[in-house]
Amino acid sequence: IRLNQVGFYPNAAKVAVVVGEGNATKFFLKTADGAKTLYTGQLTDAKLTELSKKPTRVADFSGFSASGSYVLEVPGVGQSYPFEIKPQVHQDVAAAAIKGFYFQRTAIELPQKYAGKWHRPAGHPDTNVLVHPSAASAQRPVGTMISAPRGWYDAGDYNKYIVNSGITMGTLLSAYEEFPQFYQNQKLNIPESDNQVPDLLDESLWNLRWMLTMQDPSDGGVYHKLTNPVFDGMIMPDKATTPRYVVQKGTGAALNFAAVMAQASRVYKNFSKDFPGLSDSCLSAATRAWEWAQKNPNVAYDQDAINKSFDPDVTTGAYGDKDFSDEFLWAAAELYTTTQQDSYYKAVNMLPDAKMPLPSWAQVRLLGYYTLLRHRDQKGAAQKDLPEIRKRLLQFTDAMVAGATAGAYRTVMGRVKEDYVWGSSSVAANQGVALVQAYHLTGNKKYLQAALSNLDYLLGRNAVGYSFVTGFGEKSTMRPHHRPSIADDVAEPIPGLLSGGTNGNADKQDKCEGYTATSPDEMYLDADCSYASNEIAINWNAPLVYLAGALEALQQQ
Ligand code: 9MR
Repeated sequence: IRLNQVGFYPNAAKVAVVVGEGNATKFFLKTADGAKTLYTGQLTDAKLTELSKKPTRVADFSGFSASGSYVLEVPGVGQSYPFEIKPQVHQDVAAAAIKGFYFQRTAIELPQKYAGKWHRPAGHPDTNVLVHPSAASAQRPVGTMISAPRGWYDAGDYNKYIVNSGITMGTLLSAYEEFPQFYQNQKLNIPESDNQVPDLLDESLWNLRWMLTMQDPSDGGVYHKLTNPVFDGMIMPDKATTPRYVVQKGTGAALNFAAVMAQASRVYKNFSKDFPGLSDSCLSAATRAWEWAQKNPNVAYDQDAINKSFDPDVTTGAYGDKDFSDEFLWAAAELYTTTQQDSYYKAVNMLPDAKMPLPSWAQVRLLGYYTLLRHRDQKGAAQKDLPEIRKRLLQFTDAMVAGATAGAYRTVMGRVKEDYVWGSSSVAANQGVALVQAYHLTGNKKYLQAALSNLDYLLGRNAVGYSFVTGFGEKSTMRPHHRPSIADDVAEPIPGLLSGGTNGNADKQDKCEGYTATSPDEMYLDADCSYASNEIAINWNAPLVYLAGALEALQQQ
């Protein structure tokens, strides 16, 4: 019985999916101890799942709304995992997803007071980072050391990548811009919780300050990443002490950086008493990176080519995007919105084609559109395009709503094999983010319901029956490819982290042993060797933060 193992809002849809053959026609909602039946419902007729062709029947108990702890029982099948019905049922998930970033902090000890049983010494101070030969310049020749502390570990590995920080920061800062009141009131028990700044922004600042150090002051270019030459073993951060490098400046890094800094300048301006000068520094960093990208519009990060010319070889994550049209668009949208200067908007073709590509680290067009739509009252050059962008976004999200209604699992996510990429959980979460935008534009609750269906997916209503958020749900990810979670001596993984999830090619990519499934919707292994289906990453956690936070903020409506 597959369902959101955390639970349901009293007034929202409540759906479980029963997998497999069976004769039962009824299901029973019972108290958590199984003693008392409170609601009886009719299972739907069996329907085959789109990809694995398994029979499924749906138990819809949306009509039941009393708060409490429950299980669902289907005769001949058994009982579901326990779950709750109550207001604010995803409040803890929404908070833990941000706290997950705290646990990814480099360069600082995580004491018990904030980290509980996952406390650990500081790792990777990054105060003595070498300039890799691929990044050397007259001002910073080979052998130069720079200081680039703070930031978050990207994922299960210990490196820091500007491109992936781009979409991550953009998503987190957008969550704040959309729901400032909600975040103002949220407390996460992080070292900065006592100041007047929302914890989401305090946490994001940890990475923002690192990003600022990645700009070469002599020309405004931005290093692609800060990394060891090779991935560390599965050891704790403080035990991983090999030399670190900043590697080649590139267009993708410069534009991701420019977009984030422009947005940050706008967002942190409201907190200039707490962070004097920060907003201005961000804007000047953004404009310098933008100018660098104008002069260097096509410097792709090509790790193989770099390794042919320079030593040492670097074999860590590449994030090697080659098409920068969407990065130009996003950076232009942020710079235009922050400075209100039409010249940024006009510098880029903002409607290159009618596509609405779902955001990922390599594709950030919609981040630009979201920002333009969020600031739709702003006068300026974007006004003429906004009706078209709005129309396209709604076409895109209407298709998602239709998909959710039609699918065996009644989620937007997961009816087509293309959804099951490396990091598919972020596909589900980013679909949810798009749907929340559609709700903002229209006030139509069908979009929120569809967004919630994807949070249900992430928390258990999916073809493998796992909650992909560590620490949430009785059957949730326990052995993520995440070095601290594996190397520490705590049985439970660090909480609030989103596993990349089901990946139709995982068996070929990580070659971890133990895959038995062959259908793309079932290719998931809760094992730490399965980095292609069970790693965690900041760019996956960020849309989870957004989706869970947005649904919490909007649940009363
Ligand atoms: O998220 C990335 C995914 O889209 C790629 O297919 C994959 C292989 O290149 O890399 C993923 O990103 C990883 C990065 O390269 C290094 N840190 C961990 C990231 C998540 O697995």
